[in-house]
Amino acid sequence: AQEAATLWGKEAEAGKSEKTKWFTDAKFGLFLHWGPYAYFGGDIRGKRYYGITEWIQHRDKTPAAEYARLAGGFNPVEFNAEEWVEIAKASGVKYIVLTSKHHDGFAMFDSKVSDFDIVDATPYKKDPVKALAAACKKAGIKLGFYYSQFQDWHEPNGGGNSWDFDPKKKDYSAYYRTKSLPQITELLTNYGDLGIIWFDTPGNMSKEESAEFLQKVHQLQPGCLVSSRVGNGLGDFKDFGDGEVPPGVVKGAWEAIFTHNDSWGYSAFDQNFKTPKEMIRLLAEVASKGGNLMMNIGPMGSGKFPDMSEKYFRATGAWLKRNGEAIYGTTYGAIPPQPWGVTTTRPGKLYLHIFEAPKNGRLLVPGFTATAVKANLLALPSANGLRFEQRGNDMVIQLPAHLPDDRNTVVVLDYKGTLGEPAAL
Ligand code: H79
Repeated sequence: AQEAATLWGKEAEAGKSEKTKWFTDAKFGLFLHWGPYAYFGGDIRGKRYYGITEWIQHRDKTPAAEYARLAGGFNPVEFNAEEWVEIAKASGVKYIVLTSKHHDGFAMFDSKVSDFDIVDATPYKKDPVKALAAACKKAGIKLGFYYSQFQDWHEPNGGGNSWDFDPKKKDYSAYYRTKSLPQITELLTNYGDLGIIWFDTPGNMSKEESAEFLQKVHQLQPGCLVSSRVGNGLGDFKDFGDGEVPPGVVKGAWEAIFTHNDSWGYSAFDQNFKTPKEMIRLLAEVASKGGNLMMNIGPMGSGKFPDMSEKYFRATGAWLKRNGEAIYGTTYGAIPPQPWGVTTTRPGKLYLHIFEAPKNGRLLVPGFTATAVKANLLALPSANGLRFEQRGNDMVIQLPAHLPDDRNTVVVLDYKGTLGEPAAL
């Protein structure tokens, strides 16, 4: 198939192709893992499981019928799509990816393909995906759907009760013809324009099966991007491993995905949230390597975000309000990581993300091959700017005695000429 040859790296062409431009410019996304596992919150049948709570059925070996019965208690009456999107906006994310169906096989949308969905199998009876799509459209934020296309613990042919499951009895092709592909069609037909279909864990899908998913998405919505976890080297952008940042600059369209605490799905006993300082620095580090950070929130069974997630995301958004120019629409840093922090670039501007100010206040930027025009604090510019001095390819900037933000103070350096291309992985 012709279209199946659209490998992410080639198509993205330094991350600036027309189709992926919104994505490579976005830099910060919000991943949402939400399903019946949020209602369990890491606690099922009287047993507690720390971390990866969306895997609770598998870890607890809960039989599918029993899981379905318990899932019938899921009733997120406090869910408010507009509230979620308001928090997302205030956090500075440019796209949201919601789990439309995770490995437990439960559809968070009104599906005609399977009754194991929020409308038919819970007292909630409404379609939260519909509400979220409407709120995102209104707010001008891109929406994507996570969809587990290979594992489905509710269906024997999707893996079923995999702890005692005989893979030889699994007929994946029957599963994807009768559930995965039809549900993908529903998602791409009933919820307006989508930014992303985020496939996950392709297992041992064949190249033809991966290609069929990719083609189905592109056929129904040509502008919708597909994650590389559709399998077999296909997809419109690349995802690294869960919680993984590549060791250096990577060209093309890509994303690093992180949990906010130690779980994707909501956990009632995990308060190990990344602080705004950690989030802001991680975002800068990923941008300095040329990628997006998609960070997760696990909304609660009630439909609300955990307080700490909301608070820390909003704080990150407040930083972005003042420093977003150094993140959105930038490319990887022309200068490699330094003892003081990392850099991002756009034509004529080099952004210096300072995590640790040098003791003597003299910020060294080695390998600076362009001609500096002016230097200033991005969030708190002064009329005269900062003093700088260029000796050959060493640029030294005199910083103020106290930097205004000990999490990440950005200095913007305007320049003429060209900076070298960093080595890419
Ligand atoms: O949706 C999130 C994860 O649930 C999903 N990808 C992200 C985005 C994912 N699917 N598979 N994995 C992650 C790998 C998971 C492996 C493990 Fe386990 C699950 C390790 C511990 C629990 C299963 C049970 C394998 C070992 C024990």
